[in-house]
Amino acid sequence: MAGADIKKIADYLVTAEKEKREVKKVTASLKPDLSVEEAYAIQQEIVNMKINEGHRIIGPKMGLTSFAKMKQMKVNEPIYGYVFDYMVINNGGALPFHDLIHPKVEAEIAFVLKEDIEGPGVNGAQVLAKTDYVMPALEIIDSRYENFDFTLPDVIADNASTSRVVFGTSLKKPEGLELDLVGSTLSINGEIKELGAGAAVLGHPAHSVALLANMLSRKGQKLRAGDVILTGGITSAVLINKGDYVTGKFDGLGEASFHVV
Ligand code: 0L1
Ligand code: MG
Repeated sequence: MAGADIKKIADYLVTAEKEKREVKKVTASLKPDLSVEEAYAIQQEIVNMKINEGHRIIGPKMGLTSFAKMKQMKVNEPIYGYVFDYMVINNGGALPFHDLIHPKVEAEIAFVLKEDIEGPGVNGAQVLAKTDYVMPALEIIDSRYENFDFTLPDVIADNASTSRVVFGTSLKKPEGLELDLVGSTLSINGEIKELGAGAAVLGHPAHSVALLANMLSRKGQKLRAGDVILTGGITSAVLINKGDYVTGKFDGLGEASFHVV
Protein backbone atom coordinates (compact mmCIF):
# COMPACT_ATOMS: atom_id res chain seq x y z
CA MET A 1 0.00 0.00 0.00
CA ALA A 2 1.46 3.37 -1.00
CA GLY A 3 2.40 5.84 1.72
CA ALA A 4 -0.03 8.40 0.26
CA ASP A 5 -2.92 5.96 0.60
CA ILE A 6 -1.97 5.18 4.21
CA LYS A 7 -1.88 8.92 4.94
CA LYS A 8 -5.24 9.50 3.19
CA ILE A 9 -7.02 6.86 5.28
CA ALA A 10 -5.32 8.02 8.50
CA ASP A 11 -6.55 11.57 7.73
CA TYR A 12 -10.05 10.23 7.07
CA LEU A 13 -10.19 8.58 10.51
CA VAL A 14 -8.51 11.39 12.46
CA THR A 15 -10.90 13.90 10.86
CA ALA A 16 -13.87 11.73 11.83
CA GLU A 17 -12.61 11.70 15.43
CA LYS A 18 -12.03 15.47 15.48
CA GLU A 19 -15.36 16.28 13.85
CA LYS A 20 -17.17 13.70 16.04
CA ARG A 21 -18.75 12.27 12.93
CA GLU A 22 -19.23 8.62 12.09
CA VAL A 23 -17.91 7.47 8.72
CA LYS A 24 -18.20 4.40 6.52
CA LYS A 25 -15.72 1.65 7.29
CA VAL A 26 -12.52 1.74 5.24
CA THR A 27 -13.27 -1.62 3.64
CA ALA A 28 -16.66 -0.34 2.39
CA SER A 29 -15.01 1.50 -0.52
CA LEU A 30 -11.69 3.21 0.27
CA LYS A 31 -9.75 -0.08 0.51
CA PRO A 32 -11.97 -3.18 0.32
CA ASP A 33 -9.01 -5.58 0.54
CA LEU A 34 -7.33 -3.87 3.51
CA SER A 35 -5.01 -6.36 5.26
CA VAL A 36 -4.15 -6.54 8.96
CA GLU A 37 -0.58 -5.38 8.22
CA GLU A 38 -1.84 -2.39 6.22
CA ALA A 39 -4.32 -1.59 8.98
CA TYR A 40 -1.51 -1.43 11.56
CA ALA A 41 0.43 0.85 9.17
CA ILE A 42 -2.59 3.21 9.11
CA GLN A 43 -2.85 3.01 12.91
CA GLN A 44 0.87 3.87 13.16
CA GLU A 45 0.31 6.88 10.89
CA ILE A 46 -2.52 8.04 13.19
CA VAL A 47 -0.20 7.63 16.20
CA ASN A 48 2.48 9.69 14.42
CA MET A 49 -0.07 12.40 13.56
CA LYS A 50 -1.19 12.67 17.18
CA ILE A 51 2.42 12.83 18.42
CA ASN A 52 3.14 15.57 15.86
CA GLU A 53 0.13 17.46 17.24
CA GLY A 54 1.80 17.40 20.68
CA HIS A 55 -0.07 14.51 22.28
CA ARG A 56 1.76 11.92 24.39
CA ILE A 57 1.23 8.16 24.52
CA ILE A 58 0.14 6.89 27.96
CA GLY A 59 0.53 3.32 26.86
CA PRO A 60 -0.78 0.65 24.54
CA LYS A 61 -4.08 -1.16 25.03
CA MET A 62 -5.38 -4.55 24.10
CA GLY A 63 -8.82 -5.03 22.54
CA LEU A 64 -10.99 -8.01 21.59
CA THR A 65 -9.44 -9.98 24.47
CA SER A 66 -12.47 -12.05 25.35
CA PHE A 67 -12.78 -15.43 23.67
CA ALA A 68 -16.39 -14.51 22.79
CA LYS A 69 -15.32 -11.33 20.97
CA MET A 70 -12.53 -13.14 19.14
CA LYS A 71 -14.97 -15.81 18.01
CA GLN A 72 -17.43 -13.14 16.90
CA MET A 73 -14.71 -11.42 14.82
CA LYS A 74 -13.40 -14.85 13.64
CA VAL A 75 -9.86 -14.16 14.89
CA ASN A 76 -7.54 -16.08 17.16
CA GLU A 77 -5.58 -13.08 18.38
CA PRO A 78 -6.62 -9.80 20.04
CA ILE A 79 -5.67 -6.41 18.63
CA TYR A 80 -3.88 -3.43 20.10
CA GLY A 81 -4.04 0.36 19.91
CA TYR A 82 -2.69 3.36 21.80
CA VAL A 83 -4.07 5.58 24.57
CA PHE A 84 -3.02 9.25 24.55
CA ASP A 85 -2.84 11.83 27.33
CA TYR A 86 -5.78 13.87 26.01
CA MET A 87 -8.00 10.78 26.38
CA VAL A 88 -7.64 10.56 30.18
CA ILE A 89 -10.55 11.77 32.32
CA ASN A 90 -10.05 12.22 36.06
CA ASN A 91 -11.66 9.64 38.28
CA GLY A 92 -15.10 10.97 39.24
CA GLY A 93 -14.85 13.57 36.49
CA ALA A 94 -17.00 14.58 33.56
CA LEU A 95 -17.09 13.18 30.04
CA PRO A 96 -18.70 15.70 27.66
CA PHE A 97 -21.06 13.64 25.50
CA HIS A 98 -20.73 16.08 22.59
CA ASP A 99 -16.97 15.27 22.40
CA LEU A 100 -17.73 11.76 21.15
CA ILE A 101 -19.83 9.95 18.51
CA HIS A 102 -21.57 6.96 20.12
CA PRO A 103 -19.50 6.03 23.19
CA LYS A 104 -19.57 2.70 24.98
CA VAL A 105 -17.87 1.85 28.28
CA GLU A 106 -16.20 -1.33 29.50
CA ALA A 107 -14.52 -2.30 32.81
CA GLU A 108 -10.83 -3.18 32.59
CA ILE A 109 -7.76 -3.73 34.76
CA ALA A 110 -4.77 -1.51 33.94
CA PHE A 111 -1.13 -2.47 34.51
CA VAL A 112 1.70 -0.01 35.14
CA LEU A 113 5.13 -1.42 34.37
CA LYS A 114 8.27 -0.89 36.45
CA GLU A 115 10.55 -2.53 33.87
CA ASP A 116 10.65 -2.90 30.09
CA ILE A 117 9.13 -6.12 28.76
CA GLU A 118 10.41 -7.44 25.47
CA GLY A 119 9.08 -10.45 23.59
CA PRO A 120 8.99 -12.99 22.13
CA GLY A 121 8.27 -15.72 24.64
CA VAL A 122 6.97 -13.52 27.46
CA ASN A 123 4.55 -15.18 29.90
CA GLY A 124 2.15 -13.92 32.54
CA ALA A 125 4.47 -14.60 35.48
CA GLN A 126 7.21 -12.49 33.87
CA VAL A 127 4.70 -9.69 33.34
CA LEU A 128 3.63 -9.75 36.99
CA ALA A 129 7.28 -9.62 38.13
CA LYS A 130 7.79 -6.46 36.03
CA THR A 131 4.53 -4.77 37.03
CA ASP A 132 4.70 -1.90 39.49
CA TYR A 133 0.98 -1.85 40.25
CA VAL A 134 -2.46 -2.52 38.86
CA MET A 135 -5.51 -0.26 39.00
CA PRO A 136 -9.17 -0.24 38.07
CA ALA A 137 -10.12 1.42 34.80
CA LEU A 138 -13.12 2.27 32.67
CA GLU A 139 -12.38 2.42 28.96
CA ILE A 140 -14.67 4.46 26.74
CA ILE A 141 -14.53 3.14 23.19
CA ASP A 142 -15.97 5.19 20.33
CA SER A 143 -15.58 3.57 16.94
CA ARG A 144 -15.42 6.14 14.23
CA TYR A 145 -17.48 3.78 12.03
CA GLU A 146 -21.24 3.90 11.52
CA ASN A 147 -23.04 1.65 13.99
CA PHE A 148 -19.75 0.09 15.22
CA ASP A 149 -19.88 -1.87 11.96
CA PHE A 150 -16.35 -2.91 10.99
CA THR A 151 -14.09 -5.77 9.95
CA LEU A 152 -10.94 -6.67 11.88
CA PRO A 153 -8.64 -4.52 9.67
CA ASP A 154 -11.09 -1.61 9.91
CA VAL A 155 -11.02 -1.56 13.71
CA ILE A 156 -7.22 -1.94 13.84
CA ALA A 157 -6.83 1.05 11.48
CA ASP A 158 -9.19 3.03 13.75
CA ASN A 159 -6.77 2.66 16.70
CA ALA A 160 -8.95 -0.11 18.15
CA SER A 161 -11.84 2.34 18.79
CA THR A 162 -9.78 4.00 21.54
CA SER A 163 -11.35 7.20 22.81
CA ARG A 164 -11.25 7.95 26.56
CA VAL A 165 -10.23 6.26 29.82
CA VAL A 166 -10.80 6.79 33.53
CA PHE A 167 -8.31 5.26 35.95
CA GLY A 168 -9.27 4.54 39.55
CA THR A 169 -7.03 6.11 42.16
CA SER A 170 -6.37 2.95 44.17
CA LEU A 171 -3.06 1.38 43.15
CA LYS A 172 -2.29 -2.20 44.20
CA LYS A 173 0.92 -4.18 43.96
CA PRO A 174 0.19 -7.33 41.95
CA GLU A 175 1.87 -9.67 44.46
CA GLY A 176 -0.70 -11.82 46.23
CA LEU A 177 -3.56 -10.72 43.99
CA GLU A 178 -5.50 -13.26 41.96
CA LEU A 179 -6.40 -10.98 39.09
CA ASP A 180 -8.19 -13.76 37.21
CA LEU A 181 -10.62 -14.05 40.14
CA VAL A 182 -11.27 -10.34 40.56
CA GLY A 183 -15.00 -9.78 40.13
CA SER A 184 -16.15 -6.58 38.48
CA THR A 185 -19.50 -4.85 38.02
CA LEU A 186 -20.29 -2.08 35.58
CA SER A 187 -23.19 0.11 36.71
CA ILE A 188 -25.02 2.96 35.06
CA ASN A 189 -27.07 5.22 37.30
CA GLY A 190 -26.76 2.67 40.09
CA GLU A 191 -28.02 -0.28 38.06
CA ILE A 192 -25.63 -3.15 37.27
CA LYS A 193 -25.50 -3.49 33.48
CA GLU A 194 -22.63 -5.97 33.08
CA LEU A 195 -20.42 -8.07 35.33
CA GLY A 196 -17.50 -10.43 34.95
CA ALA A 197 -14.19 -11.66 36.33
CA GLY A 198 -10.60 -10.95 35.36
CA ALA A 199 -10.40 -14.39 33.74
CA ALA A 200 -12.59 -13.02 30.93
CA VAL A 201 -9.38 -11.38 29.67
CA LEU A 202 -7.49 -14.26 28.01
CA GLY A 203 -7.78 -16.31 31.19
CA HIS A 204 -5.80 -13.73 33.23
CA PRO A 205 -5.13 -10.02 32.52
CA ALA A 206 -1.35 -10.64 32.77
CA HIS A 207 -1.67 -12.97 29.76
CA SER A 208 -2.97 -9.99 27.80
CA VAL A 209 0.15 -7.92 28.62
CA ALA A 210 2.38 -10.90 27.78
CA LEU A 211 0.66 -11.36 24.42
CA LEU A 212 0.95 -7.64 23.72
CA ALA A 213 4.71 -7.78 24.36
CA ASN A 214 4.96 -10.78 22.04
CA MET A 215 2.89 -9.11 19.31
CA LEU A 216 4.99 -5.91 19.52
CA SER A 217 8.20 -7.93 19.31
CA ARG A 218 7.24 -8.97 15.76
CA LYS A 219 7.77 -5.31 14.88
CA GLY A 220 10.94 -4.96 16.93
CA GLN A 221 9.03 -3.01 19.60
CA LYS A 222 8.72 -3.55 23.35
CA LEU A 223 6.72 -2.44 26.37
CA ARG A 224 8.44 0.19 28.46
CA ALA A 225 8.77 0.96 32.16
CA GLY A 226 6.05 3.50 32.99
CA ASP A 227 3.65 2.28 30.30
CA VAL A 228 0.04 2.18 31.52
CA ILE A 229 -1.61 -0.74 29.75
CA LEU A 230 -5.31 -1.42 29.39
CA THR A 231 -5.61 -5.19 29.29
CA GLY A 232 -9.09 -5.58 27.72
CA GLY A 233 -12.70 -5.64 28.78
CA ILE A 234 -13.75 -7.78 31.75
CA THR A 235 -17.31 -6.81 30.88
CA SER A 236 -18.98 -6.26 27.55
CA ALA A 237 -19.14 -2.65 26.38
CA VAL A 238 -22.33 -0.71 27.17
CA LEU A 239 -23.65 2.35 25.31
CA ILE A 240 -23.68 5.50 27.45
CA ASN A 241 -25.78 8.63 27.20
CA LYS A 242 -25.75 12.20 28.41
CA GLY A 243 -26.66 12.32 32.11
CA ASP A 244 -25.36 8.83 32.90
CA TYR A 245 -23.29 8.19 36.02
CA VAL A 246 -20.99 5.26 35.33
CA THR A 247 -19.23 3.18 38.00
CA GLY A 248 -16.92 0.19 37.68
CA LYS A 249 -16.24 -1.74 40.89
CA PHE A 250 -13.44 -4.27 41.13
CA ASP A 251 -13.29 -6.64 44.11
CA GLY A 252 -10.16 -5.86 46.10
CA LEU A 253 -8.92 -3.27 43.61
CA GLY A 254 -11.28 -0.35 44.12
CA GLU A 255 -13.44 1.52 41.66
CA ALA A 256 -13.54 4.12 38.92
CA SER A 257 -16.39 6.40 37.92
CA PHE A 258 -17.43 9.33 35.73
CA HIS A 259 -20.41 11.44 34.73
CA VAL A 260 -21.53 11.89 31.14
CA VAL A 261 -22.45 15.58 30.80
O1 0L1 B 1 -11.02 -2.03 23.70
C1 0L1 B 1 -11.62 -2.81 22.95
O2 0L1 B 1 -11.84 -4.01 23.21
C2 0L1 B 1 -12.12 -2.25 21.65
C3 0L1 B 1 -11.83 -3.14 20.54
C4 0L1 B 1 -12.62 -2.68 19.36
C5 0L1 B 1 -13.96 -3.30 19.28
C6 0L1 B 1 -15.07 -2.32 19.47
O3 0L1 B 1 -14.97 -1.13 19.13
O4 0L1 B 1 -16.11 -2.79 19.94
MG1 MG C 1 -11.03 -2.01 25.82
